[in-house]
This record gives sequence, structure tokens and C-alpha cells, in this order.
Amino acid sequence: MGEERGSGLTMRIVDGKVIVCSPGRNFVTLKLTTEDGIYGLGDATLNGRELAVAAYLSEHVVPLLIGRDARRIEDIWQYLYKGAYWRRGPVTMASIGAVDTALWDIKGKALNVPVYQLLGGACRDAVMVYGHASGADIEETVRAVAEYARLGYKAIRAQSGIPGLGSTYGVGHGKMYYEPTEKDAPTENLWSSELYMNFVPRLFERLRKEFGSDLHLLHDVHHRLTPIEAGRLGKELEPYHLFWLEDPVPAELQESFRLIRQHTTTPLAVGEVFNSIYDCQRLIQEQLIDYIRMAVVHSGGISPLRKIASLAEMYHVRTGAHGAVDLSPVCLAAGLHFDLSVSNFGIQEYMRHSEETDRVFPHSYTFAEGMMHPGDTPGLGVDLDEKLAATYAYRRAYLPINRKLDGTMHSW
Ligand code: EZ4
Ligand code: CO
Repeated sequence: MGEERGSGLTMRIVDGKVIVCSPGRNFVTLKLTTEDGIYGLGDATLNGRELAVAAYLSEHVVPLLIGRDARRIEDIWQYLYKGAYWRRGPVTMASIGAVDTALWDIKGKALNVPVYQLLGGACRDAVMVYGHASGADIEETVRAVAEYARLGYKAIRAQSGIPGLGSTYGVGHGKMYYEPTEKDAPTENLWSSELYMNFVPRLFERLRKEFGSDLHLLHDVHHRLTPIEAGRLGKELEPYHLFWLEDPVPAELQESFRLIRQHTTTPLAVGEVFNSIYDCQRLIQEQLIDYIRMAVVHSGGISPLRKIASLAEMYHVRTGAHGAVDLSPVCLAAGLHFDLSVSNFGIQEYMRHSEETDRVFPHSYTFAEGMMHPGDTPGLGVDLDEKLAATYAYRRAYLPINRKLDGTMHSW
């Protein structure tokens, strides 16, 4: 197991530690250490279901890693994916994703290069990111977009509260830091697709009037429409040429995107809840989407995400990785190395982490003029201050529930 012929060297994994902390919000991090004292980090955060992944790792995965050669990244990935018997699923794939990420971090540190150099080197100087502007109403959202534009963002996602609905998921009320979960028990939001569809084109009409045609504008539907509704919304948004319309429908049924595609040229993005290439293979091969949004942690790591990007490259689909606050700085860094190195990169989501989070995860990635760069520190360029992390205890938190006005459960 793990001895390489010829080299006579090994780099055995001697320790695997699962660190759960909550600097402002919950994060699960895997720390793998090798016999020569090098360690690597991997994000294993599954928002609202964190401890399931922590237990999967500490109870079932870490014992399998001890003594294994950390240099064999692909073989270890295959061993954990095929060896589990129970393939795929968000808990399994976030766990495998953490191992894969930590091993790339270790390899970069061992070879003294940033991870993107191991992935073929930079395809671009820096990575375009988009920020989250939102407000309770159109006016507040316009002000939030203006604030992001002032900070240099070239691409901005705009979400607004909807007149007639009390609270709406994805709306952070004009704050620069937005947290999607609620502590202890989930909030329940009320939803009306009719009110929403009537409102959103007015929001973007206003934003284009205010900001002109050059700023990239994005919008997230959070899986809340049916395909024909999404077709209508996409068509009505065409005059405002969005960069993308995200998660228009729940995507378990990949062929539902055919119907949306028949009706609109608004570019479509999906994938933040996917966890394997089989979740998006039809979407990509039939060219039903424009951007695949899978992130390193939930797709099973840097290794499988690169394969997904290669498939997408053949079909004119670009990457647009999920990067909300629940993806830790370790995942963001891994994502930036990936983004820099794949030729069909499109955009990277960047929701700023809180100052508490940033202090617990010191990092070398930087933001300037709407672009990010992972930095040139060997490995991923992110650390974890374990002492400080230990002062932020885990507290159960949930993503909200969405119900229609008559009480029926709706999608997010
Ligand atoms: O709902 O990260 O595009 N970003 C989003 C996020 C996700 C959360 C889920 O954990 O849709 O706000
Ligand atoms: Co989203």
C-alpha cells in the first residue's frame, strides 16, 4: 500500500483530525498530517448538516488513511469513492472532497509550489468574482449594487425582497456580510412564484437604467420555479442581458432544462447542490446550461472537479463555482487555484467571510478590482488557527424552509 517503486520514499499519513468550529458560522475542516510533519487542510462543511460529515470522516475515513502515502491523490480518491460501496451523496462527497483538498495542499507544500502550478499553471492573471448585493426593496438593492460597484466588482448578483412577501431567501438587507442559516431551528419563508415573476424583471429594468450595460448582473432563483415559469422569466429578462440566471428549477431532473432552453437565451447556471459528474453529465452534453456551479468541497475535491471542467470544456460550458460564506476559506482558496488553472473558467462567486472567520483561517488569497488571486504560498495558502478556532463552539444551524402562501412546502 503506497510504496512507490524506484523512489524509495513515502510520505505516510500519520494523523487526521476533524476540526469543527463556529467563528460566526459553522465550519468543518479536515487536517491531515504526514510523517515528515507536513499538514494539509480540506473543507468538509455541509451547511446545516455539518456533524454528519464530521462523523463520516472521523469514524469511517480517517482510520483508512493512516499509513497511506499522501502523494497518491488520485488513488486515494478512487479508494474512498469506490471502496465505500455506497457511492455519491453530499455527506460522502464532502468527506472525500476534504481528503482530496488536503492532499493537494500537502503536495504543494512538499514540492514548494502553489497548487495551481500543479494543475497546469495559470490560464489567466486573476479570477473574476461576483459579489452579493441585496435589499428589502428595489431602492435598497440599487444602493447595495452601487456599493459593490464602488468596491470594484465587475459582476454583481442582485436579489431583492418582493412586495407582498414577508421575507425572501437570499436577501441580506443591504449588509456586506450575509448569513443564510438560522441558529437552532429553521426560519420559514413564504413564497409566491406569481409575485416573484412579476417583480424580478422590474428590478433588472431599473438596475440597467441605473448602471448601464457593462456591469455584469446575475440573479439566483434558488430552485423555486417550474421549467415553463423559468422559461417565461428568462425571456422577460432578455432585454437586461443577465450574465446568468441561477438555479431556475430544482435540478434532480436534468431534462427539465430542455424546456427552459427552448424558451430563452438568458444564460443558465446550476450545480451548487450537485455532488458528482452524473448530476450534470446530461446538462453539459446536451448544452442545456452555460455555467456549472459545483465547488471543490461538494463535488468531491479538486480532482473530480477538474474532470467535470474538462467535460464541460467540450460542450461550451464554463465554470462558475459556488462560493457562499458556508464554503470555508479553505474551499475558497482551493476554488481559486482551480479557477486560475482551467481554461473554461467563467466566474467565481465570492461572498465575503466575516472578520472572525478570516482570523481563524489566515489566507494568502487577495481581492482587488473585482478579481481574486490565490497567492503564491506553497499549497493552498490557507491555515487554520486551531487555538482560536477552539474558542468558537459549534451551534446547530439550519437553512430556511420555504412555503407557499397556503402552507404547502416549496423548494428553498
Ligand atoms: O443557498 O450557500 O449562490 N449561492 C447560494 C447560497 C446557498 C447556500 C447554501 O448553503 O445560493 O446562498
Ligand atoms: Co445559489
